[in-house]
Amino acid sequence: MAKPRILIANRGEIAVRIIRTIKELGHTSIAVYSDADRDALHVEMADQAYRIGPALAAESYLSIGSIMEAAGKAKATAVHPGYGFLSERSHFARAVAQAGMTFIGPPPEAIEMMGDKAAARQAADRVGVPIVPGTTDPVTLADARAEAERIGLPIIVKAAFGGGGRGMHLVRKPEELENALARAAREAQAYFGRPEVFLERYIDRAHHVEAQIMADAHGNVFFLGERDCSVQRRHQKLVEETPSPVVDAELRQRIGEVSMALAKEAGYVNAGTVEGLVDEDGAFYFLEMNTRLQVEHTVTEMVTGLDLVELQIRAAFGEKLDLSKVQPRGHAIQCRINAEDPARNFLPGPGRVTGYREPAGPFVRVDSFVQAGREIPSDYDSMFAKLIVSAETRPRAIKRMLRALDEYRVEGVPTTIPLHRWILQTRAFIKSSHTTTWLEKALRDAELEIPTDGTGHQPGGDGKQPMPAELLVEVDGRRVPVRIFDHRHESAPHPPSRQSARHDQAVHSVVRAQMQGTILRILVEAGQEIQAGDVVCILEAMKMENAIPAPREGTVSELPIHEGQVVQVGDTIAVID
Ligand code: MV4
Repeated sequence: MAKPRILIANRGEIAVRIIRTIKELGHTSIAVYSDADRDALHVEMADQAYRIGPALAAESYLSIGSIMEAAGKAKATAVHPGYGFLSERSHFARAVAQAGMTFIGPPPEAIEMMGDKAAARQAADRVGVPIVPGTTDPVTLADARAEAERIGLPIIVKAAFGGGGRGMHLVRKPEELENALARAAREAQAYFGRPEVFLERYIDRAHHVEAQIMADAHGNVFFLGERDCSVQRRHQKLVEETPSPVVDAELRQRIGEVSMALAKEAGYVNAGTVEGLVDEDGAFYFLEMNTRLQVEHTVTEMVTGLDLVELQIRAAFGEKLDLSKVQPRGHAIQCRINAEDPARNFLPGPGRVTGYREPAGPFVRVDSFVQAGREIPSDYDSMFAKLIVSAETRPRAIKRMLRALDEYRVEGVPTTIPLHRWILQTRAFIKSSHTTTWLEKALRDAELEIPTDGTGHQPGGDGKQPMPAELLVEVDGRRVPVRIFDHRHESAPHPPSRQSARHDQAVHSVVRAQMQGTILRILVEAGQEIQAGDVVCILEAMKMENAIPAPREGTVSELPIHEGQVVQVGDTIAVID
């Protein structure tokens, strides 16, 4: 075979991560970049790089035409989609194959089957994967009531062609059903262009557990252990780990067996993830299958010693894989480091990173696209790094992560690091009693309890004081760090605090624009009753579509906006009473 030339149809830390493996394999790496990424690390690291368009993702990283044009010019022989962007678009997989190139991902038919969440449920059911009680087909308003009675409340309404938690609505009382269906269908249409929705029994207080699958083109499917991703906020995972602290050897074996059966049923090739819930009684329920490499694949790599990107490439090139002897060892945890301010309702804070030092040392890995002086563009996702550690046991991994977070220095942009430090010291996380809804509640909770790390150092602060500024002085030849507790010297982002949580709730009965942008779509009506988290409108800002959620439940009393309107920071979007 001629030396493969692999185009990476992605950016940021995952492009960097894929390029590293391509280099190790001795293949040629080809980067693509938008105008916002001309000076990005992935562009520098690749053997070659091609411009694919302006900063706007729709015209660059999401443009099949632009990327295929670059692939043609570069004489690419294969394309790796990374995650996000085009990674789960069957059209893209087909376009790559039609150009005579190898798509380093699953067959388009498998992407399509799993992209239809109702079809995925049916496939799971056929091969004995436990599914949540619900409807096998999309429901109409007419059948919904009878179906809901059969399933039993609470019920969750989901978009059949959705994903990532968008367009999901909870029904706790029978009279909420009709409204939830209408809202879910409207959001499904707005986001995914398809209005179909289906019903599932809502599983309360569960851990989000997912199985890593790797399949070759010869019918061999392997299970590489599960991950626990229960620490999330608005469907953005913040901390991931493997193994799951709530999965024992017996449950692990069952999850592995059913996940492999589903992958076989789908004719799956490549890395894939079977996502599910483990409820309080330790029962596993299938939710959906993600037909791509995931952000959190790294924790699986840390405990298995495997390079999943290498395996993806080898499987795509038709190699037989044998992973039957793989034995995961120890425990790994990942923190997703975002340029967001946890104290300002996770407001993204893109910009230039003026100072930067990554943690290092034994069993610490950082996948990042940031260096001192480099820019985090405002045009894309705010995740700029993943910090991963492994250790023999979970408690040791937690200690190691805290040590690594403590070493991490990022100046110039806000980060989620103080929040990670806080999460890893909560009793709930330490005891693994946290569920998928835990973090959001904990951030709101007046009873927030912020333990110290035993050194007297309170990384999260106590919610009453500003984060101190730090100075170094020499006193009689001895180096003395000095912390100044003074509002005038606030420098670091605030940790989440009771005050900020309460403050947000009070202020947010008026929903204001946090950034200048254009109202693309409005998803509620004046007078409508809405739930906390319902999407009020979609605001295009910084070239991204931002779903603006309702901060609390209530009635939309004012809605002084129209589609196409340009709003300024602070403008009222809606008032909720
Ligand atoms: C659920 C669920 C509970 N019961 N389905 C979220 C993303 C998508 N992959 C499926 N998700 C869920 N589906 C049933 N039947 C809980 C989640 C869920 C979740 C829901 C609300 C708020 C946060 C969540 C975090 C993880 C999973």
